[in-house]
Amino acid sequence: MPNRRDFLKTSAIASIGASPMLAACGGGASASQQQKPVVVSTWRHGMPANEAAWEELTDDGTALDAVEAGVRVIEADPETRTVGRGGYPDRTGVVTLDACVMDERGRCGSVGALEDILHPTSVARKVMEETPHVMLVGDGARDFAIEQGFEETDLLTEQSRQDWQEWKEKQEETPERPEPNIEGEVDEENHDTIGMLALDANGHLSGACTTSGTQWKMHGRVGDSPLIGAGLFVDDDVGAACATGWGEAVIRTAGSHLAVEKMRQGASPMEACRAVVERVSNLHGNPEDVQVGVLALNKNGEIGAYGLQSGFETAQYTPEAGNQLVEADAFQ
Ligand code: SD4
Repeated sequence: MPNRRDFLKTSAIASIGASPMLAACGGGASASQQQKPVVVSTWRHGMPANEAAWEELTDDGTALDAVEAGVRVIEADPETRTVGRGGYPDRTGVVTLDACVMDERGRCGSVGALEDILHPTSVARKVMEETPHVMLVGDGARDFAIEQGFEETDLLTEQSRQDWQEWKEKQEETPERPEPNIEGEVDEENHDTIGMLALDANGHLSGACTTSGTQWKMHGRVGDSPLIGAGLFVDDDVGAACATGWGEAVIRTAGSHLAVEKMRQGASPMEACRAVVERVSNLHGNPEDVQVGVLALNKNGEIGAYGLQSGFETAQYTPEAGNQLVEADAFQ
């Protein structure tokens, strides 16, 4: 098991896809140039997801189609323990999923504490497209999904069931009462949500964010990931942002909305992400066991990523070179 420091050195990765033409021009777009299409996503889960999104983007897909296609890859992967099927259950042994989408018209859809459905992001998109609401939770979200033709799926894999069983047995021997609003143990296996942002060939932005939430959370807990403005925010005039890590801290700072508003005021994506991390740090004083990572993409196709702890990294994806890790800035 890696220690927290080592883990943080390798945990926060954003994957970036840039157009081959601009990469050939030397990379990086000035404020007047628009680099597109672009797809960025958090952490290492972004790597296969980016490829699926990139295919959509280069096949005339919209940014919304791209982010949905991208994160679905991770939702379906039972080896990813923090998103979709195979995700860690809550303390009652039930896997509950949170997800949202937001598009270039400011339309958004979201599901919280959704059980038994493999692709919460697609359900969130249906909430956006088929209902007058933004968010459905719990049984209501599941009933809606089934009504929309989603099949019921057992999200608890044998591995997750065994891990939960072990955790429960330990709890019976030495019960641990988590401190209010403090994230449970975070390690390589318990991190992290995938947030994905895309700018399509028409210059429009969309985003998606999906997670099984924090390991052994209370039943009914909903994190930042499905909350528009916290886990994700998109404004087609300005940019888009998403967040990962300790959801309660992201909610308290309306992290993604804050990042987009900073960009509106003229901040670069990196400066905008840093502003969110500073806000979290001001509230919590950088405790070792708190991690928050913010990723932003502006209208020009420029990206920025910033972590609370040192070692926050990004990965660059280009069709020629695939995904490549790139060191990003961090607060400490
Ligand atoms: C949550 N932000 O539910 C998500 C999960 C995560 O590290 O990213 N955990 O709080």
